[in-house]
Amino acid sequence: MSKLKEKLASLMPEWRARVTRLLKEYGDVEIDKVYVRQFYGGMRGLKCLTTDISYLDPMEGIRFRGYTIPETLEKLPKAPGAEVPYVEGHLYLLLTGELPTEADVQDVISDLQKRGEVPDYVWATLRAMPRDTHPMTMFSTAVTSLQRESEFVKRYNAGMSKMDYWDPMFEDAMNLIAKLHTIAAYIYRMKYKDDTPISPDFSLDYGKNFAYMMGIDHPYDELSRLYFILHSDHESGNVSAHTTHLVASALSDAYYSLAAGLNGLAGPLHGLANQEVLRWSQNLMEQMGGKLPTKEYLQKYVWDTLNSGQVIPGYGHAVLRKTDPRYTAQREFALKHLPEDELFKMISLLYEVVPPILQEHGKAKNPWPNVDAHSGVLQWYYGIHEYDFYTVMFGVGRALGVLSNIIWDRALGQSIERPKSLTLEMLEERVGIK
Ligand code: HAX
Repeated sequence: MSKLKEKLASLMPEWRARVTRLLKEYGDVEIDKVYVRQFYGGMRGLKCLTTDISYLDPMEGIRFRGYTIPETLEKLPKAPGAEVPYVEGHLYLLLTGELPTEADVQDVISDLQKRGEVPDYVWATLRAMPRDTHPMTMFSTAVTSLQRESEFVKRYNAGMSKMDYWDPMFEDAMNLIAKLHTIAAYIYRMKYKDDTPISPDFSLDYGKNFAYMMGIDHPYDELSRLYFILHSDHESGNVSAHTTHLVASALSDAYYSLAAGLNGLAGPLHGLANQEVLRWSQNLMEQMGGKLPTKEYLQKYVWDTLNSGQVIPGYGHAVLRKTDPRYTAQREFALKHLPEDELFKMISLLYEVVPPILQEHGKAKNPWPNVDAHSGVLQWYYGIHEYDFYTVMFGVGRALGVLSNIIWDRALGQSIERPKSLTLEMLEERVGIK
C-alpha cells in the first residue's frame, strides 16, 4: 500500500465518527432556507453540499484545506531552485489536509510515475476521431475509454463492503491522475504539432513532465505546476466538481465521473471561458493590427460586446465578489516573466476598463475578473496559440480536486444524490398565486 493511501486510511476513522455523530444527534437541525428564486436560479447560494477539500469565501477567494493561494504556494515543498511547488505535494494536501514533507512528496511522485503508462487503445481511440474534433471532446472520450481499467468496478462486482469503497476509488483516481497530463499533451501534439507526440519521461515530476511532453522549455514547467494547482478545486458547487460528485454518487467509477465533470467544464460559462477570453481578445488585437488598443477603443469594444447581448468572458462569478486570487497569482507570474508582452498589457488594460463598465451596466453581481481572464495569455506567451486547448489543461488540474472529493465521498458514505423537484404550479400554489 502506498504511504499516501496508508495515511488516508489512518485519517478516516475520526472523520467517519464525526459524520456519524453529526447525523445521529443533529440530523434534523435546519441550516438554511430555500427561496423560490433558487429553483430557477441554478440553486445559487443554496447550502446543501459538503466538502472539506476546499472552501470558497466570496471576498477572500479559495482556501485549499484552509490555506489561501499565497499560503499554498509558499508552504508546499518545491523542487530545488523551483518557484512553484510540486503538483504532487498539492495533491497530498488536498487528500489529507496536511502539508506534506519532502519525503511525502517524493513518495507521491514515484507512486504516480508507476501508474503513468497509458494503454495503446486510448491512442487508437483518439486517432479514430476526426482531427478537427474539439480537444475537450477528445480528452473526455479518452477518460471514458479508460473505464475498462476500473478497480472499483472489479471490486464491486466481486462483492465489497461499503466501508471499503474509498479504496478502489483511490486506486482509480490515482491511476487516472497519473495519465491525464500525458493524454492532454498527446492530444495537443497529435492535433496541433504535426502529429509528433513526445513520450513521457517518468523520472520527472508532474509539472516538468507535462512541459517536456508539450515540448516547451523552462519556465513552462513552473507555469504548468501553477496552472494545475490553481485550477484544482473551487469547493463542490461549481459545475465540474458537482457533476463529478453527482455521477460518482450513483457509484459510477472515477472514469465515468471525471468524464462527466469534464463535459461540464467544457461549457463557455465554466472552463471554456478561458478560450473565449483569448478569442475575444485576439479579435480585438487583430482589429488593431497587433497593437495595443487605446483605453477609449477598448471601452467601446467592451460596450459593443455587452450591447450585442454577450457576456464579457473572464469576468463575473457565481460566488466571488472580488478579484479572483487565482487571477492575481497568474498576474504575478506574468509580471515576473512577461511584463512587456503586448497581450499581457491588453489583459492588464482590460482589468482597468471592464470592472467600471460592468458596474455601470448594472447586471453582473461581480464585476471583477475570474481565473479564466488570465490563464490564456500565459499559455499564448509560451507558444500555445491553439486556445481550444486551454480547457483541457484546466481539466488536468481540476481532476486533482474533484477526484480527491469523490474518494472522500465514498469514505464518508455520501448518498446517491436525489433532490426533489416541484412543478411550476406547485410553486405558484405555495406562494399563494393560485
Ligand atoms: N458580462 C456580462 N454580463 C454578465 C457577466 C459578464 N461577465 N457576468 C454576469 N453577467 C450578467 C448575467 O448574464 C446575468 O444576466 P441576466 O440577468 O440577463 O441573466 C446577470 O449579470 C447576473 O448574473 P450574476 O448573478 O452576476 O452571475 P451568475 O452567477 O448568474 O453567473 C457567471 C456567473 C460566471 C456564469 C457569469 O458571471 C458569466 O457569464 N461570466 C462570463 C463567463 C465566465 O467568465 N465564466 C467563467 C467563470 C469562472 C469559472 O467557472 N471558471 O471555470
